[in-house]
Amino acid sequence: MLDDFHKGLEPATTTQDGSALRILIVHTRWNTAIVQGLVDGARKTMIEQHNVKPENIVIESVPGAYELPFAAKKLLEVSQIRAAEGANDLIGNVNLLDGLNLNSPTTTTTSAGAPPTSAGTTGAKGSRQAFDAVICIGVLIKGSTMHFEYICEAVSQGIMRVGLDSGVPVIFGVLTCLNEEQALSRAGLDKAGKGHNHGIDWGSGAVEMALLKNRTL
Ligand code: DLZ
Repeated sequence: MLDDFHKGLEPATTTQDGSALRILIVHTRWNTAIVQGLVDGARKTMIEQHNVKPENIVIESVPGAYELPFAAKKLLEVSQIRAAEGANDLIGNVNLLDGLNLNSPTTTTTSAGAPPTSAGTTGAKGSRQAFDAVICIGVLIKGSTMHFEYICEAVSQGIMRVGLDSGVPVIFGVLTCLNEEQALSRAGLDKAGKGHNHGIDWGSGAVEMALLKNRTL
């Protein structure tokens, strides 16, 4: 019985082909060493296990976890407008700071682009494809005040809201830890090497949910 027990994400039973997907990762610049490991894990998994093209993964950063929902919403809206305009660079001059320097050169700013006028839609005739999923990545570590509780609550609710309101899956890649050791272990960076990098699960989850979003009747 215990032999069958799988802690964490059970892999999907069918192939999850992400070769046609475009994914946005937004990460924080708090606790960057841990965040870096999580972003790397998500990115590598999407590329190596799900065939997502490196140039179709855009990575942007925000100051802290509290800013993740706003940035995800803004960049999703911009990507939908720019895709409807036929632009290849989905975020244009709205590029945020790329703190971890993981973006492929083809995903950096290439043109000023028109200012957004309305929320675009994907799939319009002649349009390109906007982001199919977003992964919000951050690490919250509890301090001695109530700040942690407020931010955790706001971020989890905010990320859920962006996903439901936009119709584009937004993965909750935020570790909410009581101390740094817990965070290191959940990024696979603990000294004992017994941890698990949750970024791997978030990468697979993003592909699976993006394919679900794109599924037709
Ligand atoms: C203020 C704050 C604190 C105390 N801790 C963290 C943290 O552990 N992880 C994180 O991503 N951000 C933290 N922040 C910053 C907030 O998320 C936010 O950036 C600021 O409150 C400004 O809105």
